[in-house]
Amino acid sequence: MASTSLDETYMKAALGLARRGLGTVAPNPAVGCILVKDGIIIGRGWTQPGGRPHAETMALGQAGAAAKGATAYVTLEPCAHVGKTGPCAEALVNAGISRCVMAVSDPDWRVAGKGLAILANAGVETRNGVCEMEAAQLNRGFFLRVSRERPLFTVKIASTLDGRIALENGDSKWITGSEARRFGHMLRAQHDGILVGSGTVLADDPMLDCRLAGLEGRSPAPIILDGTLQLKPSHKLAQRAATRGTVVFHQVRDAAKEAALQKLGVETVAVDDTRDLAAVSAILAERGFTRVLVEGGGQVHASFLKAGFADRIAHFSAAKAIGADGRPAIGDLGLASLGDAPHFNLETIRQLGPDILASYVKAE
Ligand code: AOF
Ligand code: ZN
Repeated sequence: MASTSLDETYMKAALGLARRGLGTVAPNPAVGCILVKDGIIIGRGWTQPGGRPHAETMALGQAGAAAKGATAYVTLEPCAHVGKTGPCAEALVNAGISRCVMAVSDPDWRVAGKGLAILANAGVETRNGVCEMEAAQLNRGFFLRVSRERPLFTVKIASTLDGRIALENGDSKWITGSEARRFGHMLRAQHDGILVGSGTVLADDPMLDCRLAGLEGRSPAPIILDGTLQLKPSHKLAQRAATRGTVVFHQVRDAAKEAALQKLGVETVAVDDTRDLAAVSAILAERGFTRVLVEGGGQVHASFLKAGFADRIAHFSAAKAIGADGRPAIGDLGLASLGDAPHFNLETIRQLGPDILASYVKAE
């Protein structure tokens, strides 16, 4: 039997593989799988774009007949349901795996304990809970979608050291440097959706894509909160909607405009109130979104903080000051007491060239 520390070492490697899938596998979780025999890794797999093949299918394919007698390290309980292929738990049994180490149980009702049971009933030695916290954190978006019917929201802010994101006249180009901007694009690649308010679209006509070399195909789907339906067919997010999967939430109805946008591939979603983030996020979850990056502006950030939907904050901070006449990264919260201030736990800090990235997680 492998020792605990070896189990953790291999599981961490499997988590590294799982991370590759973030932003490409929704509505599925990003899973990693490593097959080890006699101390040698004989198969590596991770969930493929679109969610299939599953990690185990890829790893078993690599190992072939050598999988007999191997130990499988899987970052999520192997599935127990029939999808495009049979259940992964059965595939592991059929391949002759003798031991299966898992990080965390799958909350999807089609799996939830059944995957582990298939393995155990077939005589495979099982161990669950290795690197559990890390694995649950990695797939927090999937877990939230399945258990709370909403995606994980990360608010991304690039501000001056006094928390401003633009001059009063709206000029917001180049607040942070190139390293921070590259990191921001990597964050985009790891998300399924990127959400902005219509103010940002009208002011900047942004692409909201990932322009990192080699990751150009990993741009998240743009989501626009556009109560009065101001998005025009000429905007870039409308023009590229067919390939990007742009979704627009609006409350004002305008049949001609909706039709013109739909013709370009924009998905128009009429809701009672685009400020009702609970309703918006439930619809996003229903559409398969698990991880959504919120990129402005200040009003939208404020509404996410106020509603308790800012699960994480990625704060890029530049060593510059704009002053109180600049536009704030977070709009009015209308707080009467400090005790009501949304608060977060600092997770990591890193220096990116002349800037700082501080990552925060909502304090529960
Ligand atoms: C695994 N390995 O790599 C993934 C799993 O739509 P389907 O048929 O692909 O099933 C999606 C469900 O499969 C998803 O909700 C989750 O329970 C599981 N995902 N399972 O064994 C994987 N991505
Ligand atoms: Zn599976």
